[in-house]
Amino acid sequence: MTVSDRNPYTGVPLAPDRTRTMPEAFIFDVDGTLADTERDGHRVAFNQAFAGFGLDWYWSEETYGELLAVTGGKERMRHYLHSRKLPQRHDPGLDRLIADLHALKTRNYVELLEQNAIPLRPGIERLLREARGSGIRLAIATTTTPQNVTVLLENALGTDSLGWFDVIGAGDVVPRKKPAPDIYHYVLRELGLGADACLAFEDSANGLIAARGAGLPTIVTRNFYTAADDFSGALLVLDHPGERGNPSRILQKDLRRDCLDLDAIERIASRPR
Ligand code: XBP
Ligand code: MG
Repeated sequence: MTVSDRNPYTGVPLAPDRTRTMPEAFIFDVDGTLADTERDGHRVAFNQAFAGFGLDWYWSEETYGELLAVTGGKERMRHYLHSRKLPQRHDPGLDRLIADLHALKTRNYVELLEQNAIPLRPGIERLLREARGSGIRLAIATTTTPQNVTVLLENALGTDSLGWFDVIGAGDVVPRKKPAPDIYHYVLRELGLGADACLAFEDSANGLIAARGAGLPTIVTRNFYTAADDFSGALLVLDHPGERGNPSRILQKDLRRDCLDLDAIERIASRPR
């Protein structure tokens, strides 16, 4: 869908060959972007797993905020052991312990969300439905475990919502987690699209680095844990996409609307980079 137009920022007619183009696909991060899952979801599931193994480890909201600098639950637990010099860090069976702890944590997380669905962030469902209605493809690029994506989407959007996404790239499907770009390269390959035909949505500096590392224009919706992150290189930084009665708080003044809708995305995505 392309239209020739005036420069949306200066009003000057665009050169004949410059047209606004809507991305062919939106690629969404999950944790912190689709929903605020970290503090009341993943963190609680980790603490339940530690207790289930009789370990006196406990991740407070504050400690968890520090540990989120490391993506991937298994990697985060290993970082925790080494950074706190805990005795288990030298256990010969540490890999097994971490794998078993993470399996229990994932079961806990799935159970938590089945009992109390974590709502999608303001405007996410609206944006997903608008994109679907306009033929824009949807994909997911996340560090979290595939089961966690399933339980979040099915409880927030219903059982057919997984089918809204052409590609779900999650967890260990790639060797290196964010901020490495691997998961975005994987999703682009599976979509059969180039980075310039897509738009990424992220919530954290690690996620932005990963998306930009794959050449993707990226919109950031920051949250409780990532408010102090460096979002240099983002097309736009918001608190959330916004919806009726709960407008976005825009951290850059370009949007000139009270919510991130397809017209705003077309303007932003067409901005000379
Ligand atoms: C966020 C992560 C994940 C979750 C925990 O993923 O880094 O590791 O914190 O999930 P993203 P797991 O922001 O890329 O969606 O324990 O399954 O890793
Ligand atoms: Mg995230």
